[in-house]
Amino acid sequence: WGDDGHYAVCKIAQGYFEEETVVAVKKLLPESANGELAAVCSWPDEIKKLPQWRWTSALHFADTPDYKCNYEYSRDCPKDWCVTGAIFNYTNQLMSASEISQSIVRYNLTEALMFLSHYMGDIHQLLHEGFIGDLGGNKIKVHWYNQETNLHRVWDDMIIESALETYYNSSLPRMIQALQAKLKNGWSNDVPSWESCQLNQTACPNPYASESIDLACKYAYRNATAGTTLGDYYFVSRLPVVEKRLAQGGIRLAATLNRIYSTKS
Ligand code: DCM
Ligand code: DCM
Ligand code: DCM
Ligand code: ZN
Ligand code: ZN
Repeated sequence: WGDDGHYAVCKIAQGYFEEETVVAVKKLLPESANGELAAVCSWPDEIKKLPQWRWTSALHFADTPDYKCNYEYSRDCPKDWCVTGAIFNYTNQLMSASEISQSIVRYNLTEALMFLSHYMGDIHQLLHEGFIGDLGGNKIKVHWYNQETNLHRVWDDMIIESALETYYNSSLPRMIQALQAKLKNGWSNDVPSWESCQLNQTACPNPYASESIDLACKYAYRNATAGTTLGDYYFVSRLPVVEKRLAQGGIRLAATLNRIYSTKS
């Protein structure tokens, strides 16, 4: 996602934090965040091109084989070096430090929190599990209305930008409020299943990656080959998918952090 998508995911997550999570997150946030996780959720994108952070740039996605439309950890996350592996890794770092017995903290936990929060957003962007051959849609040049762009950017930014202009008076807070309302109404019965993880697991990103590439084949790549002009039909039919993925990302980030910081055994 672009900045707006990451902000929305983290803002939604904040509303589902349990008490212990609120306290733990507040302790780790940098001053610049002003107590808001959402304020720092784009940080991994800001730093990924700097020489000392270049190693993180492949952790934003897990590309999958062309036209397979499925995801497998062992095949698509070699040496754990992908968004799924990164979510496991930063969850483990935050877990090991949250255990009281652990007196030596070996990691920068502020960075770990910001990476986990960002990557939990990215894994829900369908084209972050897109095909290797087109770099998750980056190589597919399309027009978004009359603007030249690529299919990846349509899903990172353009659908959200057009939604803000068309439905939310260009206000991101209003769009977030609408998603929060859907979580309380239309999606309320789905939320428990979104939150749940296999027995004893703290993070479970593999199913999220599988969902993303499945939906990418059904919605993102469909009718969007190179040179296509995407307009009203594509926008109106894909926006519900984007909105649901932002909401799921927020719910699952909160659920994961709640499991990390829960004192219940
Ligand atoms: N894992 C791994 N290699 C795999 C699958 C998983 O290293 N092929 C790791 C990542 C997690 C843990 O195992 O830390 C649990 O993964 P899973 O959810 O796949 O059981
Ligand atoms: N990206 C991806 N798969 C790739 C390469 C990049 O999903 N193989 C994503 C990461 C960014 C966007 O595409 O969200 C643009 O990448 P970059 O900023 O590295 O050009
Ligand atoms: N959708 C999705 N994930 C699914 C199934 C559907 O994101 N597993 C998309 C298709 C719909 C939108 O989300 O356009 C809303 O779906 P629903 O009304 O089933 O919640
Ligand atoms: Zn992206
Ligand atoms: Zn990213």
